[in-house]
Amino acid sequence: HNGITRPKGYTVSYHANPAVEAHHFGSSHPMKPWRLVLTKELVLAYGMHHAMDLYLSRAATFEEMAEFHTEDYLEFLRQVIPADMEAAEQSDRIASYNIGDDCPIFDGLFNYCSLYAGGTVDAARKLVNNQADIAINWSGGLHHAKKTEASGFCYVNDIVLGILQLLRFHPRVMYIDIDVHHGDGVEQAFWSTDRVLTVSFHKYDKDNFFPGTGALDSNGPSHPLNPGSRHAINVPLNDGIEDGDYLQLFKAVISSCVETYNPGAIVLQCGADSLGCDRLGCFNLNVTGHGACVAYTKTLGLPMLVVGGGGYTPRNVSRAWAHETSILIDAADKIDPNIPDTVTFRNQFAPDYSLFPPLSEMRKIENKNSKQYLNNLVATIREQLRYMQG
Ligand code: VJV
Ligand code: CA
Ligand code: ZN
Repeated sequence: HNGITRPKGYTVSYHANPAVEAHHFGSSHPMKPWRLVLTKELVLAYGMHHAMDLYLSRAATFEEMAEFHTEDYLEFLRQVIPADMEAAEQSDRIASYNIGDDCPIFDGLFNYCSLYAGGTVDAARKLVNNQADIAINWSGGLHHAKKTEASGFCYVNDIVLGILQLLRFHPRVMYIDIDVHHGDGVEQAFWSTDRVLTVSFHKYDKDNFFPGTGALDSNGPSHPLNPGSRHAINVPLNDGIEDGDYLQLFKAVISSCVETYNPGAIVLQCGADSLGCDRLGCFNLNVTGHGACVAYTKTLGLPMLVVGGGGYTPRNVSRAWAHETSILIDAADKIDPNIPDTVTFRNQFAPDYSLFPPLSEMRKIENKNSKQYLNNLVATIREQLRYMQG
């Protein structure tokens, strides 16, 4: 094959289960688990599987998911069926658990949730047991789910479950979220502890962009007796940000956070809806720009749990996550930018058949982030970190 070998000096584990990919939210729902099929096709066609330990994700157990979620909520997810959407007896619970257009009930819902959550829990355990230095689960990253509520296409918060595993061993864990949406569920779960620092980059428009939280000055409960005070960092952005500015901002914020907080492990949510041309997004990142954030995070040399997240233009999601897999196994320079002939569904990548089509040229959104706005973000966040230190 094409010379992809194991990375020198460290181990990468890859967690997936084809059963996740088979689930459907509904034909016109933007979340398409099928994007994971395309990702897998690219990873295999490039021969990247030779460079990693591959694990078939098992379903997380009810008890594992109950480390964050309530038993009532999990029991509801376990037993609810699509026909219950019409049944009056279920309507109060359906409403209270926020089931609806964004988070529908579909066939195999509990199986879907427990499989993506199991992948992230397994991945975190590989890191804790020193069996891997980097662990990847592209089916995870569902950052909006709350303790007793579904939200924004997310039902079970696998990231929270993964971080809870890492906290058994690491005194401090840093969470980084490059999905175009605010990582509100993870932020809220660790809102009251100083053992997790959450950092989300996102489009912020309180009234017009989901979920409407994540303002620059939203840093955790300000009560002086609350240890979690100031342990949430938010990087609110406007439409149209481009590769160069995003990467510069990412490096400035993340390097300052790591220097101040000194985490023992990093969890990176790689939501691909921050790419240009995303069906729900509004940024102008290219696959290379998105990947450069992953590459920079890797240079920090810390144990790293890497998960997926959003991403609503499946061909571009799979391009980004395949490219990022190649970065994590240190093989980005061995990957042919022309997508191999052997890829099933290769027609999805027409007309360019490139791993790196110029996304931001095709449907460019005006960049509403001035240099002054971005410089102020960095300066304010550095000030917040000084206060966090106490
Ligand atoms: O903006 C919202 C909430 C509404 C109410 C529900 N309607 C359907 C949409 C507006 C206020 N929800 C967002 C949720 C985004 C979740 C992102 C998840 C992630 O990427 O961060 C992590 C995985 C939203 N934006 C767009 C839609 N919902 C949307 C939902 C649909 C749809 C089209 C757009 C649901 C079903 C169908 N079409 C058929
Ligand atoms: Ca984000
Ligand atoms: Zn998103």
